[in-house]
Amino acid sequence: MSATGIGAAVRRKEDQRFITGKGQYTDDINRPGQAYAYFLRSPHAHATIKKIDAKAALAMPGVIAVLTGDDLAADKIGGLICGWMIHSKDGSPMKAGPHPALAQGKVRYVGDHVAVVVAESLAQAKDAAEAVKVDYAELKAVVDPAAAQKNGAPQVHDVSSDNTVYQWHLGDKAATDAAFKQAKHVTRLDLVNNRLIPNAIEPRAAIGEYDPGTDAYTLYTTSQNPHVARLVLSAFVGIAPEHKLRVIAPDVGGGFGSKIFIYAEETVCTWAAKKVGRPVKWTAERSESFLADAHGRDHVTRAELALDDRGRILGLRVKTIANLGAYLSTFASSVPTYLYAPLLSGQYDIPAIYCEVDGVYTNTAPVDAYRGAGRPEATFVVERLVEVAAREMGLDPAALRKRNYIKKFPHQTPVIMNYDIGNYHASLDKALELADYQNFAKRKRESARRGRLRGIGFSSYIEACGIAPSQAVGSLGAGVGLWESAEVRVNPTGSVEILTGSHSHGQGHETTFAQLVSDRLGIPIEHVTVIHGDTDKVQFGMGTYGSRSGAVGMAAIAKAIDKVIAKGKKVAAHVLEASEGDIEFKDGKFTVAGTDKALGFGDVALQAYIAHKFSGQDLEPGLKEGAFYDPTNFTFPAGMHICEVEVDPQTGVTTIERWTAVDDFGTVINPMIVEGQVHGGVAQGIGQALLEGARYDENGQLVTASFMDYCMPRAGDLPSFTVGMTTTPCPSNPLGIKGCGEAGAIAAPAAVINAITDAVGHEDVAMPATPQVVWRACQKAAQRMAAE
Ligand code: MCN
Repeated sequence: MSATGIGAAVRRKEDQRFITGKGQYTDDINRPGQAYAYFLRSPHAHATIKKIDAKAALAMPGVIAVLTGDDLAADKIGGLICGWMIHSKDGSPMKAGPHPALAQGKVRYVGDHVAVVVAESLAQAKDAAEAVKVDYAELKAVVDPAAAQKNGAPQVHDVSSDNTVYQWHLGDKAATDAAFKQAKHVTRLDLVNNRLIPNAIEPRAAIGEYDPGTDAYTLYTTSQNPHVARLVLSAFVGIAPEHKLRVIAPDVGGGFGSKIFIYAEETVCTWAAKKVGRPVKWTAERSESFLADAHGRDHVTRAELALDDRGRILGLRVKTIANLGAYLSTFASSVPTYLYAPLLSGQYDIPAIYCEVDGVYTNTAPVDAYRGAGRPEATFVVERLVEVAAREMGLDPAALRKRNYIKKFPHQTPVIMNYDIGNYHASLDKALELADYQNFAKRKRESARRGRLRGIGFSSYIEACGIAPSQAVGSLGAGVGLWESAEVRVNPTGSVEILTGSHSHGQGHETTFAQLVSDRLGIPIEHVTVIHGDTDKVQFGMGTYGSRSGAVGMAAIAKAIDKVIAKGKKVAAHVLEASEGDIEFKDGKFTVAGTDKALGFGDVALQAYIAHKFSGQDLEPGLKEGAFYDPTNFTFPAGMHICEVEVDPQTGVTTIERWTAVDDFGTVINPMIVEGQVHGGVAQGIGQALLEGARYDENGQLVTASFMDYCMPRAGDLPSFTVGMTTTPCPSNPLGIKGCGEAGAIAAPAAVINAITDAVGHEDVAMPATPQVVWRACQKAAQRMAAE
């Protein structure tokens, strides 16, 4: 292994820029003559708009325009769409209501976009927004999805009388029912997967610009996938041909899924730029982010696990109601269905699984993908069930897991997924050792001496990432394929520019992608630059989400590098006057096999550009190659996370004492970056388990609309993590990589809640397990003991 190649813990190249304040985020960009947008948002969760009177606002200083849904309609700007069609079990298509970028006739959640004020300054736009008079007729709101499905509930969209968007199912109902009939033990749980609000450090922002000279638009935006944004936005805004819209996603300060979607604000800024003849800039305030960034999770689930008398799992039955919010966000329909149910097999050999999911509209912010997207929810269901089953049956939770782990690969689950490779026993054994499981009882006794309750919780997670093989998503009804593109441009001096369709917004691609190039071409990492996030520079790409950039994006780069090496061999053969078949490439050198005749990579690059040498040869000058890579399967990272907690039964305060993570990410490019990804993911998972939870009151007001009420994890809430690895290289991509970007967030919530419930001796601990929730569980456990 070279000091900067694959497997080296190289420090992130991009961090110098970021930590010295030299990054360039959307809000750092200012365009000549730019005006500022401020969105007037609905204060009501549900109301019809009788009239909007902008006269007074328009007369205020600096105001350029006040635009509403009527203006959008007049310009024939279509609504935002949800890109994945889901069919109900009766075969009917999902019921998708309209999603205009500015409300048309009705508002459906607090924060819904009513009008945009464009002014010379942001302060003027804000002041004028207060002067826009909106005459609302308030309607009753519904925020709870189960209540929304009941007769007489307020109707969010005309298209669905009971607010149900779809009633979807997966798996074999008859086989699962039969498994439950045979069962000697059934574990039943009612679970809530709490709604989360994504809180990337950089809020969303957009600048729309229109150049009448070229009739072309530019949008600077905080996007995880600028090319998809261009494709979709050009269609929404009616920009044709598509490339008349350039989308630039410069440095982006975190996304965690929330910046994948096409939002109203980007659409409006792009459209308004031409309308007002000025660049239009918008940057979200944190309070707007709370209200209107797509939220995550929000499931209510009844889950049942059937086991035989020896603890062999026979079947799994799950019914989930997923709150989709007031509109279908870009990928909303697929998250609680295809990103959730196919992972319900976990790491276990479960013969029969049946899952039903109702997707439901409510008067709340749209819900879409958030780090893990569907897979944390699935892991929570499976890992809570397995843990509770072990407790109910008096079995060791680690032993019960081992008994049921899948041992042979490839393994076809009953719910779509074909797991290619894994070694779950190895992760478990290593985790038990690192967590010093054998001395847990001793530590528990020691805690008890101090009046504290100690508990341990396991989470054997699996995820499907590397999203996604076109063949797989195509067959799941997405109607699109997902792959990645790369271009490797070799300059005459042998330095390399990588153009990638992946987008880095915290994941360190400028480093890991350069490591791959350095490793394969034998050039210093400093000679490699990674270019991404600009649709005028990179031809097309699918962006970053679903932990795909390593497995899919880097595989595309590797493919293009192979082409560069093949072309380099031709050039070297010509220059060295040897036959192409005799040229070998190793450690940055093209050598005539069995001789000392050799050319360095830089020499070959230079020769490739000295075109006259090739005149009359069947060889084009230059050294630049591109590739598209479509994986053959998802990657299936998996691992074991063990959480150890101490609970103070007097106050309900939980302290995480130890965290052990053993993950299998296949071949690891940069262990330091991968560990960082695990730390970040676990921190988010702990946040969900202990602290975070979006709450709406019965009128649809978000009562957790600021950091005062919505608690994010801070350093003091987190333990020092012990991270270990096992390795089974992924056979579905040439680099053997499995994604690592979501693992921690997927594994962590179940591990925490399993640990707390173990400590307090009661299963009724909902997320977020605040001191109040945990204290109540302690009381219930004490009452039960007193009664026994
Ligand atoms: N990597 C590696 N070896 C592996 C796998 C990955 O060295 N076996 C490296 C990759 O080269 C990359 C990083 O680890 O530098 C993450 O790779 P990957 O797992 O492929 O994930 P993506 O790059 O596709 O990033 C997406 C993933 C997701 S889905 C969310 S959500 C998330 C996450 O990344 N959002 C993040 N991590 C985040 N980290 C930050 N700082 N900010 C976010 O918004």
